[in-house]
Amino acid sequence: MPNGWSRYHSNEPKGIRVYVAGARGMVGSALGRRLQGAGYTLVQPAVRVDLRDQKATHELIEDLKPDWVFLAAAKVGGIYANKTYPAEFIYDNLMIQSNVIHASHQSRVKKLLLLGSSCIYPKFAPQPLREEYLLSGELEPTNEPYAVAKIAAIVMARSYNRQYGTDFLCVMPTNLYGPNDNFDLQTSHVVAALIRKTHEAKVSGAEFVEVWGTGTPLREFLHVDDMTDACLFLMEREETAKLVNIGYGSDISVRDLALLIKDIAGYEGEIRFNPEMPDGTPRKLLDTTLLTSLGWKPSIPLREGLTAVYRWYVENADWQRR
Ligand code: GFB
Repeated sequence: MPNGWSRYHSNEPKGIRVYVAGARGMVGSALGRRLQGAGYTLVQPAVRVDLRDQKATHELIEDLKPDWVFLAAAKVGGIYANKTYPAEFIYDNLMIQSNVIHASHQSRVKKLLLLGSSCIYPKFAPQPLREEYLLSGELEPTNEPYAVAKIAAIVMARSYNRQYGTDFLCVMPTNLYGPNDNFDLQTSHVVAALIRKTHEAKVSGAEFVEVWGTGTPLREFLHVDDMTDACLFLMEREETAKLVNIGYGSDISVRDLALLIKDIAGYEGEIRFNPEMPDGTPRKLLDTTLLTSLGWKPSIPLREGLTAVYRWYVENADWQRR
């Protein structure tokens, strides 16, 4: 697996207790690996706690006594999942984030990092998307409930910082991919879906792979190990901005992504588009001037990252499909 682990962090024990909310997901599990590799002490519950439950969340955080919290727990999914389960996307996320943020404040957590998403920015905002475009226009309808929940989390973190003097940081990652992603064809994001579809088409000798929409939308993709590297880089700084974009720096059309995955997989069939399925937002490239000016840049080229995740999927495909 490609990574740039030792670039910024030593693995000396730090004596800092860290709770990763959502440690089982793609982002949470990558954060756990990274934090442990860098010498942090992970404190996680022995049994799964429903973070939508206020009392349970407060008891958990009081009990774990973390110094830092990474809020990676969320109801997430691709364009179809967002469109199909809008109530769950807003309810689950509002509950999880409110409980974790408030409990962290009450338990005097020293630092909290909250993960947002590039879909918080207005659908037709100028590109690349700068942090100050937040709340400057209408959202993309396919993910409005999710985006509104994430915007509420940012405003909540800012309000706590202002009123209570907390140190809550919000990062806005671009579209992510990596090991432990969700490969379910209905609810996944595009990279996981196309890796699975292409691999299955290759194995079964299918004539074509179906790609949703027109193939023209542009998306920016960042490997989750780069994202966790940026998160830790920001958390370890004494002084930092409270809202920071984390991106790869360039984007690619869905069509070219499908062709790239086809090439990586060695699949010889066709790519066919299904314009009945939604395209979503036409483009959402993040402006990463702020993060790069602080001294961080990604280290995993797209082709290299996709190749590693394709291999990971092939090795783990059996249990992924169960
Ligand atoms: O990754 P994705 O589901 O999310 O879709 P969004 C990106 C683009 O890939 C869309 C196209 O234009 C899809 O139509 N696409 C093509 C596919 N084939 C497929 C496929 O088989 N599966 C999927 N899922 N897409 C989500 C938001 O937006 O991105 C969330 O809904 C969040 O709120 C997340 O922000 C990062 O980039 O469109």
